[in-house]
Amino acid sequence: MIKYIYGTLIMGLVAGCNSPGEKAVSRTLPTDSVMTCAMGSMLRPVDTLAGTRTFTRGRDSVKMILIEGGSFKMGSKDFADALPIHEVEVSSFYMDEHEVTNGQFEAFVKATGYTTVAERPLDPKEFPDADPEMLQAGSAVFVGSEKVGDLNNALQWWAYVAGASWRQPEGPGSSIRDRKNYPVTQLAFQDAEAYAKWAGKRLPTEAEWEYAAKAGRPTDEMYYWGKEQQENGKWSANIYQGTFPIHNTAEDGFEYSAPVKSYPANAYGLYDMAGNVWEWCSDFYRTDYYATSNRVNPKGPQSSHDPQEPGLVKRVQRGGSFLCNDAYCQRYKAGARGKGEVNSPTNNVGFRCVKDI
Ligand SMILES: [Ca+2]
Ligand SMILES: [Ca+2]
Repeated sequence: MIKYIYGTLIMGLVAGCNSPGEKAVSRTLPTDSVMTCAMGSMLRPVDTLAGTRTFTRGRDSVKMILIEGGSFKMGSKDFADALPIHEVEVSSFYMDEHEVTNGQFEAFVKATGYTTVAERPLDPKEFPDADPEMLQAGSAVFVGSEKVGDLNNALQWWAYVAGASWRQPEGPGSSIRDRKNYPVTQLAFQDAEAYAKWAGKRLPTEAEWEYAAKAGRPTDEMYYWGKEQQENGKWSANIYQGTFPIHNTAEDGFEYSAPVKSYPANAYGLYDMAGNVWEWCSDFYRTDYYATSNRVNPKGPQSSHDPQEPGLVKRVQRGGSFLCNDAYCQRYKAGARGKGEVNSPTNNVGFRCVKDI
């Protein structure tokens, strides 16, 4: 019901990504007790928290890592909507070690017959004034641009493509056939929720997501992996190099999304928390939420409000994507927030799930 005004929505998805850099956040060092027991291949199903295993699984095939609860400094001085930096405490939970993949989402669809929002055509009776082209099932695809124009005008590099969906993320002619271990994309918020419910899981709260992404690292670091964008000349996440949006040099190895686990895991054993694809969280998005949020297990405000597009319902997205770089979108940095209109899928947004202990 939203897609015919997709232009506005796409602006909402990406607007606000430009943000001047400031000094890094000063944070305290939270517990790192999970570090020693959750390092990828070192994982063992040993008891740590009164019978709690260090990993588990849901109905799908992804390994879920135990994220031992604790306190941390949530937020970032670099982004107005991530202020004030505030102390937050989260309970222990399990988190998917990587973004949900095309192969995993395919198994869900085969088991349930689920049809995603992008695959559902719109009813012309509901939108008598809309261009019929815009009523076809489809979604937004990054198409780049031949020139650098106003970086606030996202319509230059996004296009509504009829037929684009998780099955063919770039539209007709594209396929996931050889991309089963790539993150699934082109999902609306309700699609991600439906998958999570089927898998016996749920979407993470924004606080859980950030706590897991920061992974107990020193809190004066700009990036989830450290102080420097590159460490020893290597990229630690799949973002965008070159001149956005006309030329992606793909120095990090990937022009678009990468197979999950292509980059090193963080200290908790989680992959691609920064970059690759954005990840839906369960919270409504409000720019001013941090001023009033609960200290213990905050679950977001009761409704959304984005002053840039006040009429739209938005949920939080986290971590940035393969389209983030410092000239355009810095929101892959530690503590940064993102947001998306709930019915506007794109090919750079996916998700991962969590599960209560
Ligand atoms: Ca890249
Ligand atoms: Ca990600």
